[in-house]
Amino acid sequence: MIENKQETIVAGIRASGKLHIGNYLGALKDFVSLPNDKTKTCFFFIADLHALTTPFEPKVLKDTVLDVTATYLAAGLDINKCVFFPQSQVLEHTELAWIFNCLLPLGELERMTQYKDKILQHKESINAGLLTYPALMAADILIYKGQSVPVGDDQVQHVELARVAARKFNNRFGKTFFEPKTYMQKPLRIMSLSDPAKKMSKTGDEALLLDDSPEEISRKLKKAVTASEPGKKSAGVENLFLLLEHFGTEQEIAGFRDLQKNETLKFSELKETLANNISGYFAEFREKKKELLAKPDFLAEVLGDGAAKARTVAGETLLEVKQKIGLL
Ligand code: AQP
Repeated sequence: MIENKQETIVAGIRASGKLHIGNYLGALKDFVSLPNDKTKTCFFFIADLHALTTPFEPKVLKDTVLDVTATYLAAGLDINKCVFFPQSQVLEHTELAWIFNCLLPLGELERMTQYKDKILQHKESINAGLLTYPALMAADILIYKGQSVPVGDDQVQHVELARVAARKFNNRFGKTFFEPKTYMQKPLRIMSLSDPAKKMSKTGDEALLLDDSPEEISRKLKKAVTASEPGKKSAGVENLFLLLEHFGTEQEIAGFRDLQKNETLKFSELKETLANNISGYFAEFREKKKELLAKPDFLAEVLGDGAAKARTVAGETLLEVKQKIGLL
């Protein structure tokens, strides 16, 4: 039985690879903390259907779903305080997505910046799913009558489209959905270490992964693009400072900013501090995740139990939708 609280939160992460620091700071960290707020009912899922929009291998996809499951749990997601499940095991998502596909104007989908980026990135396989992804995302949120969506800055436009879907449906068929808003303390976008003009991404350049060993973290940070002179600001240096804001102490942040002002900042020292802090922050995570990955049956059971709970709510919404649009 899922309690009805004051606010419903819904979000997911694509099972398209191992999660990185951007996924953690932009989304997963909130997924872990939000269920502690007793006024919120939380639904968090693994977006395995969204993973089909970009090139994938069946065996790898299967392993990635388990890997992402272990990542959510090792990061501290409490499955007794939220509903946690794989998107593909709750069929109501795709049924509602089809209804939204028939409601959303094509032009709204075509102007999504992520669609425009992805069709350039995956020129060899531009499938229709890349275009209709936001209709499925609207369904992911609205099937639970979601009100608030914890996402990183890059997903804001998709949440706006979910608002459009809710508004259009409500106007045509009667008030059914809330118009969901993004849940974000501060817009956040962690950039790629090698190309700070692009966001850090699972499928892009080498990202800083939550699984990385201290040696890997240090190696990746050492290679991070900075600036030609110690006092110079650049996108790469600001990206390192952004990471320091999340993984450094106030003293460290102020200290490095002072050095930057005095033009005596040594990038190698900033990188070393970051590497030590990030590896320390995720030390317990790495251990827990290893233990969880050794128990694939347990992970599958967690997903199955979560899906059963999610279906009870999703089924009710779909019934209401079908009645309102004349399918029942
Ligand atoms: N660089 C980032 N900075 C802050 N937040 C980020 N997110 C992703 N990258 C950053 C947030 O992580 C959540 C899950 O994202 P997703 O995997 O569902 O989709 P995505 O945005 O397409 O993520 P990636 O890592 O870039 O994956 P690929 O390479 O597969 O496309 C979202 O809340 C997102 O905002």
